[in-house]
Amino acid sequence: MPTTDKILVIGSSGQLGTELVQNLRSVYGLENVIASDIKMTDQAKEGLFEVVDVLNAAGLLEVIKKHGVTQVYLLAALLSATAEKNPKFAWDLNMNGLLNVLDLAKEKIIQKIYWPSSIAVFGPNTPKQNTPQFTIMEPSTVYGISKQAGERWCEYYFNKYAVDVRSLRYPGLIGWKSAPGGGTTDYAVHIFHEALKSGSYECFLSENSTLPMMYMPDAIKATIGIMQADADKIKIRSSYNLAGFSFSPKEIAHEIRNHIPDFTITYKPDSRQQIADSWPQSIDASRAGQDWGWKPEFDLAGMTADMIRNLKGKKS
Ligand code: AKB
Repeated sequence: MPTTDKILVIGSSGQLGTELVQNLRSVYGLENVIASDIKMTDQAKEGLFEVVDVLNAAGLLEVIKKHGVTQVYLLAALLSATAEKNPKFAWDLNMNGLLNVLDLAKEKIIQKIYWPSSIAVFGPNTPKQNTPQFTIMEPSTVYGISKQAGERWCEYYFNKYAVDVRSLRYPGLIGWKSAPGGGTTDYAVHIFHEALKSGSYECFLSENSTLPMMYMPDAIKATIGIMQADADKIKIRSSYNLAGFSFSPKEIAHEIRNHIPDFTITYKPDSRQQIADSWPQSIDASRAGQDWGWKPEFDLAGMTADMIRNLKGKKS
């Protein structure tokens, strides 16, 4: 079906961006999806690409006008662990980047925005099991604080300026095509690479640190799904709880052993343990299901089997 949408993905070479761009290009066509990042990447060989610094509002506007962009997926951000190392820059990037893009929609230069939030909006006082959509938040990381403030800005721009902004609170994302960077949930990707490479993994979280996670195909389906849903179905304009499945390092190691029986895991918790301890263990995503039909496909066993099959194929 021909489309009038022109999509700019900002921060396209990260873990989510890499796969999202591939999927958006197959849905909307190569000529309608512009990948962009702070520096040139190999994505430039596969389709349209621009170097964009989201903090440079004038430069961003130039690219938007050049391509007649109608929708922006804003993925550029520092994640939880990296943000703790550079809190002021994390705040600047995560917040002012968002405001620059929201302002473009306020001025009606673009029509629609996707902006990711995270389970990091929740904090140590949040109920940990089946965390409700609306509950105590009080995040204790700079990343979580920036995501919570970002959610407030999104809702504010929707209410005040009718900006069509849509958002999901991602759990940890697991995929085989691209590497994660700077997150607390990254171990759940590293563990597969190490299991296949050396048969063992030293985990930076303790064995019973249960966290909500999601396999990348489900994350992509949810992201494109919320953006394609009719506007009147999007009842929450801060951000939707999103859930796949939850597990601890011990549980995923057990699952990996169903495929690699000799796999061993050891535990050496570092500063990321404190971040993990402040987050929920499972998420109630029922509002996403009710409002715009969200339903995950993968569970821990299905994800593990698919990861191992694909990573083995990638190596050979
Ligand atoms: C992180 O660990 O920082 C991210 C997230 C849960 O938002 N993966």
